[in-house]
Order: sequence, then structure tokens, then C-alpha cells
Amino acid sequence: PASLCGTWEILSNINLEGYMIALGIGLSTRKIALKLKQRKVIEQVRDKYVIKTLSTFRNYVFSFRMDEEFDEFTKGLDERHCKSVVTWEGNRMVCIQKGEKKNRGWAHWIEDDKLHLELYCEGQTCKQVFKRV
Ligand code: RET
Repeated sequence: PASLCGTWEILSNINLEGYMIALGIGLSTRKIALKLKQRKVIEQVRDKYVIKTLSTFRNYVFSFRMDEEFDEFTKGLDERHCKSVVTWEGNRMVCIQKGEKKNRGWAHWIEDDKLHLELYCEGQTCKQVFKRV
């Protein structure tokens, strides 16, 4: 599959609000988050990935190895601990985030040279599309 690595700039962001409410993120943070121009930086060294979600307000950075469960702390987001695991499902990089929130995870894939990201939690799905910078 096409590499997800590189620097990406957000083009569209559908239902971030519903996703943030599902995570229990407070109103003031939600208001700021909705206005942000997010960037995504995805780096890979051998089997180790780093994914950075960058904005002028706050960054969220995490790293993992494919197929290996890791402890994720969603610092600056909903501040929860998850047991997370990332795998390839065909051309999709998918993550399951086990923790207090049910049915939580995300999937990344490339389509038409764009990076697609679906974030979901407890029945709410946020859909984001990024273009290469
Ligand atoms: C920002 C700003 C502070 C408030 C919120 C944010 C949302 C971050 C999200 C990050 C998801 C990252 C994932 C990457 C996977 O590749 C922009 C940090 C709520 C939703 C899952």
C-alpha cells in the first residue's frame, strides 16, 4: 500500500464535535479544537511508527510498533489510559483502543493521494481528510 509517512494538512473534519462529546471533552476545549488547522506527521523507522497530531493549541504524539499492544495515555485529549494495538487490515492502518470507553479506535488509509482518518468512540465517528504538504 502507499506509505502513510509524511506531513499532512487537514482539508475536512466531519463530526469532530460528536467524537469529542463521546470522549467527554469539555466545552471550552471543544470550541478551540473545532477551529484548529490540524497537521498530521507520520514517521516510520523499521517497525516503529510515530504519529503526531499538531496544532497551535496542543499537540498529541504517540508511538507504537505494529501488532504490539502498548499503553496509550491520551494526554491533552480525554486523558484516559488505553491498551491499544495497531495492525494492517489490507491498506488500512487500524487501531483498537481498549479502555473505559467502549468501541473506540481509528483507521488511516490513503485514497486518491489523500490521507483519510476515521476516529470512532461509542457510536460517534469523526471523519478527517488530509492532503500532503
Ligand atoms: C487536538 C487539540 C486539542 C483537543 C483535541 C485534539 C484532537 C486530537 C485528536 C487526535 C487523534 C489522533 C489520532 C491519530 C491517529 O493516527 C487537535 C490535539 C480533542 C482527535 C487517533
